[in-house]
Amino acid sequence: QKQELKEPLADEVPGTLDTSVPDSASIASSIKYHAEFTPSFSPEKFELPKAYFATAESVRDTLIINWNATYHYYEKLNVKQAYYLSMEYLQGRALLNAIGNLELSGAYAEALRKLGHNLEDVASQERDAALGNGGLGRLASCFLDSLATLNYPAWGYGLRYKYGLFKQNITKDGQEEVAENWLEMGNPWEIVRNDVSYPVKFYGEVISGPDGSKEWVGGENIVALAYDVPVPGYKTKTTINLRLWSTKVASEEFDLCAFNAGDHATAYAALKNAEKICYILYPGDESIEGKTLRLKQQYTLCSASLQDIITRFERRSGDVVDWGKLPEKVAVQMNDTHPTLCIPELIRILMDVKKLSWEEAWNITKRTVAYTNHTVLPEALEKWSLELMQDLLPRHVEIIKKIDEELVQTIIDEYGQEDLDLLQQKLKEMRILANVELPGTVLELLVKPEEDPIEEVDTAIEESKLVDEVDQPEEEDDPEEKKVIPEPDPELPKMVRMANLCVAGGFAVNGVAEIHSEIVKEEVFNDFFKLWPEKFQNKTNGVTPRRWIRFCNPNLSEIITKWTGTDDWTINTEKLAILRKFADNEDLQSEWREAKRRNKIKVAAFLKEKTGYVVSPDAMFDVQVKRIHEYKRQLLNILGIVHRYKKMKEMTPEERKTRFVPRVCIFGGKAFATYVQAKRIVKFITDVGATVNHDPEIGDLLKVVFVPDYNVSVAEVLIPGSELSQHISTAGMEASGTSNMKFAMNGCVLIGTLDGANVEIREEVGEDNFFLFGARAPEIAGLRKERAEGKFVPDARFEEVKAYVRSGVFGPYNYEELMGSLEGNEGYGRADYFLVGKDFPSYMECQEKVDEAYRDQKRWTKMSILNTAGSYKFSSDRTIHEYARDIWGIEPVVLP
Ligand code: HBZ
Repeated sequence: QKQELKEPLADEVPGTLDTSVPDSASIASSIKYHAEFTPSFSPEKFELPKAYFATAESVRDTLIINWNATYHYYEKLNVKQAYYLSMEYLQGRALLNAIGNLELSGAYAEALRKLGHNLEDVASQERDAALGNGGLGRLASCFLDSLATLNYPAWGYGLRYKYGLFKQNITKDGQEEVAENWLEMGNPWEIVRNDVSYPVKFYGEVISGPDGSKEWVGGENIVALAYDVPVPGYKTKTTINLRLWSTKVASEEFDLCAFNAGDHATAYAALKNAEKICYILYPGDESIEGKTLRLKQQYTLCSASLQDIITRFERRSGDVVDWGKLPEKVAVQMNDTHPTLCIPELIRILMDVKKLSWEEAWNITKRTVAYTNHTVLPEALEKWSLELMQDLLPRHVEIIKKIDEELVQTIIDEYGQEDLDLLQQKLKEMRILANVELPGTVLELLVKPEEDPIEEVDTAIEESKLVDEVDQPEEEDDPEEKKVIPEPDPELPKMVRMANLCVAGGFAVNGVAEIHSEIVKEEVFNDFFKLWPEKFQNKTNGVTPRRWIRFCNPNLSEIITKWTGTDDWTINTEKLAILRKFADNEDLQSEWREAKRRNKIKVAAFLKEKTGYVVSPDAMFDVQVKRIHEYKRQLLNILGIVHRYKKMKEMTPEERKTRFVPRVCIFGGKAFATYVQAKRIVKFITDVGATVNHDPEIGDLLKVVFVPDYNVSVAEVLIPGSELSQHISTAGMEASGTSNMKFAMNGCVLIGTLDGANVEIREEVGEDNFFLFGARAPEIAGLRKERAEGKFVPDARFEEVKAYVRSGVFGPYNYEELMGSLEGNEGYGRADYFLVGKDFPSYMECQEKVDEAYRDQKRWTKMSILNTAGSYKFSSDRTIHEYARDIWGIEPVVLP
């Protein structure tokens, strides 16, 4: 790997202002220039890490030119801009994507060859930017790629975590987490903007002025500093911005006196306290714990981003700032509820800093901010302790209370006071503040009688007299009073429901696949849907076809270009549908199979390197990669494999060969560090692998491999080399899924339930080309009830499999917790809440159909082609066009 430089360094300085398309010679000299003059390594050698940094820096030159051009043009035209606020971005590697988008891959490869290196080796030096947990973060990154490609004026805002998602090691005990210090060697893609920083405050108190104005003072003050990551579009000069905030101490907070007195710990405390906000990505996935640090992170993102957006709006407005025009120039999209504090923060800035009235500020906010929901799991709907929030963000709590009060009023207007039980129930379910007394103004209104008060009192006295004579009722027995004024339960905490705040404060609310958006409207937010039907929308997710076909699968891309007759399918994905008419063509079929085989060989080499297991590329590659979660049902998959293995063991060698298609079952994904059951599943899969893979009777007929540290780069290797891909969540629980789209694009056939985007994928690729099984979403509640009542009779095969696992075939680990969770009738987390047992028989039968289809390679190849051909809807370009048109109201702006 060590290479001496073939040519002397820095024989010329690159013309950074030359905007013509660079050729390989100028690229080579630019790389050499950076190797010498943007040094981050010692000068003697030009080894791979240094070659990577110099190459990235040379690409960055071009990106900066385009970034500046884009920025100035938007500034000049003062166009409406969308801002995507997300606590997570899963960018992965940037080098090949950037030069691919700039159409400079060939020139860079040649330049590096001249310098004694190979582009792929250089690119593999890059650390993944893993500032996200899973689908939600990767979606944000795909959106940025599409926004830039389609020339939409938009920016992303996020946090620059020092440690991204943990690195996963697989040991004999299962998953082990290791901190991921991705910035260790520096990050060539970011540009620190030392002149762009904002103060962010926590704690302190609110003081009221004589005119009713409010000021939030004191507390802890830190500074958010901007780091910009240029995001280039494909075949366009447009380069948008991902602005990531890093936190540091405000200089006045550093206690120099303490330092000088030798009390270094006190002096550094403020420094650490500020910096730690951006130390680590919150490792949440569908579960959330109320931690002050996480709330500080969320507020930092919201506060710094909004101050930045507002500063830009004011600057672009010129001399007269018309705040009413903010919604005409700015759309803020909240990626799930994590940036909900945008709502009270925008109001706070408009009222306390810009001196607008409550009505003005609230109206502007309601027209500026929109919300995307990514989950229907009740435990994942974010709630914060009011007490904690009150402490950390006292002014925001005042504002939230005011919004809650308006909402309460709206609910009363909607439901009236005739049916007080109903009203009370709606207030309980819909309010932003849970278990909190009703606002005083509303209380007054609710207890105030409608009739003439004097008459009322008289009758009341009369009545009470009458009653008095018979039997004096106790005061709290007054049914009306009791019903309308539900007292908070002192045993329960007072909470802020972020999703309810988003729905009340957002002008649009969207789900991420058709079925999910229906569940959002009909179940999760049904009351709000009835109140404001016009807010609710669907925006089916998508993925960028550049990263997820063109760059990760060059073998397939070439074939697609050849058979569609154009390479323009990378932008106009509907051209992929042209492949449909050649699905039976033998030439296409054999080229298609050949490409898949080459990709499988790459996967096999990768598996060997990462796990030591040797697998045959002649076997079917069957893959499930995603976060490990009970609802995603990796357990169903592995129990299916165990069943297969058990059957194989019971057969003669001939029998098992005729009955089963050889398979390599590949798993990958991370379990939330404290999610014990998910970690048991990882351990179980690796144990099954250790037994099966070393069983000489089984050989290549079955292999089970757990790929460690699944991330974007690993996905880029695995997806092109997969044949069957599993998306088998309990129906109604996966909001959308996005890897299902990537797999379909790469010619993998899906096995799945009618859940999330599977429903739409199946519609597009055709029923015959999708392996469907399992209960449907509307049946789930009934099935759970049936289970709880002990009426469910499990399939014999399911019982057999559990007994087999318990018999200790897969080692001494105690699987009781895991198997036990699939039994009993005790409620959530037990009693097979995710209905693995219920779906097991139909899953097994479906898997038999998969084997049968695979045996007929012509049929399988046709299915594979039709999956790619039918995947065009799932380009994030389509999704972004829909957001731009239906939510943000922005238009493409093409640079001159
Ligand atoms: O968002 C995922 C959904 O599970 C998936 O179905 C969907 O396709 C995808 C994009 O819309 N949700 C997540 O990835 N959620 C998180 O990662 C998450 C992170 C932090 C949290 C909660 C959830 O506090």
